[in-house]
Amino acid sequence: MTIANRTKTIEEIRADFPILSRLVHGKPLVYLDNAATTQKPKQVIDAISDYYLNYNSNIHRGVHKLSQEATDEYEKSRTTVKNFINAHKYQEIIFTRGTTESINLVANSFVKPNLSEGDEVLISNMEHHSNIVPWQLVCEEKGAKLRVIPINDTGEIIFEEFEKLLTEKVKILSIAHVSNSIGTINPVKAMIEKAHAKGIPVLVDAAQSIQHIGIDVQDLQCDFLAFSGHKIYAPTGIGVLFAKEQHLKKMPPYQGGGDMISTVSFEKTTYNELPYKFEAGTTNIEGAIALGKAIEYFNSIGIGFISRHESELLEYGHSVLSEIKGLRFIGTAEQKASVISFLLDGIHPHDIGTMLDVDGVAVRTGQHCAEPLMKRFGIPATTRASFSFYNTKEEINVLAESIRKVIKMFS
Ligand code: C6P
Repeated sequence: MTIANRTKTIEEIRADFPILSRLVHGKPLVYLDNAATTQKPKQVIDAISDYYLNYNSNIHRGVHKLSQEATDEYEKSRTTVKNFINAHKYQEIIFTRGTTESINLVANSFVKPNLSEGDEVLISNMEHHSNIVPWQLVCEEKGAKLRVIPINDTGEIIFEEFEKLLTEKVKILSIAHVSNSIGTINPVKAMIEKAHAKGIPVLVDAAQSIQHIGIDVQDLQCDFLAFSGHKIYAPTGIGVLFAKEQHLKKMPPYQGGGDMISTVSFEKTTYNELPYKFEAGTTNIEGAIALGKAIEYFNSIGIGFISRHESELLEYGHSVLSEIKGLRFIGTAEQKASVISFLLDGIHPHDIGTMLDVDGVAVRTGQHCAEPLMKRFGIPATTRASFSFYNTKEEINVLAESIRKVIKMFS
């Protein structure tokens, strides 16, 4: 079996994830729904227990020992995130509930105050609803327009069309780094360069890239980057917004409440310094701490191994599934993350998903919160298998076998 890195084999990595050894309908679980959420290693689960068993308390508020320990761990995690994406300063890292909240924060605090009638917000045809609806809401309120970069039949951005849409009317470009539905890796660095040449700020939705691609925000030069903890082996309900300090300084708070203030009177409130100005109320303390542990775990496996192994799985998955008669891939971009979306002739994806589940195989079926993308391909839904570094070629064989059974059953 493949050696994962110098210290861990695939078996040892899988043993870190207790859930991977459970049975589903009497069969070993084959978890291929990693784009929806990843499983958690025991190092992350233990960090959550440790918090509640040993130092549960509120942060930034208490002089007592427990509060200081919780504050230290929470802030340590912020530094871990900062180093992970190579941000300049910890002030640029804001803990949110996830990608969705991060995008809503930027839409409401950065874009909306400066948006006027006739202005435009630019997104692409492959966005998740979380990177469509927040923009629609602010555009509707301000009489601005949502413009959409078209994609070709393989699921890639049409770059010349993108360049044409970059006009002085555009107030922000907000773009997925990786498509959740079809896995396309967008050329975000080149897009950011083009946008910046016209003075347009850029938000990168990294919900589906943070767990597959090493991200360096100083190299990308993005203005904003949003991601969710649960896609990178941390719990749900915690996420990150990276924003350049120059923007955060000018942005009004997104929500009001405790911790985001400096002084409060009925006449006037002054706000806390960055990043606390954007973290109103008691935050997801254990989630933030666990996110730090998840990143430490991720780093211990190493992005080198992760991208090599996941590319191998992607290639293997494509080659094994392409041998199945009646199977059609949706999304065949040259640059792809480990996500495979497909259709089977005459069989609805929901039926496929239900039948695969009987064999213990977990995939996602439906529109993947990307209805406009499905419309672009003229299809109602797909079946999506998405791979993590803990998946194996043997599991892909189980998927292929199970798909063959589905076809046989329906023929
Ligand atoms: N995609 C999927 O199965 P939240 O829900 O805030 O953690 O993430 C939203 C989100 C935003 N952008 C992209 C590209 C995403 O993939 C997601 C979440 C999951 O594809 C759940 S719908």
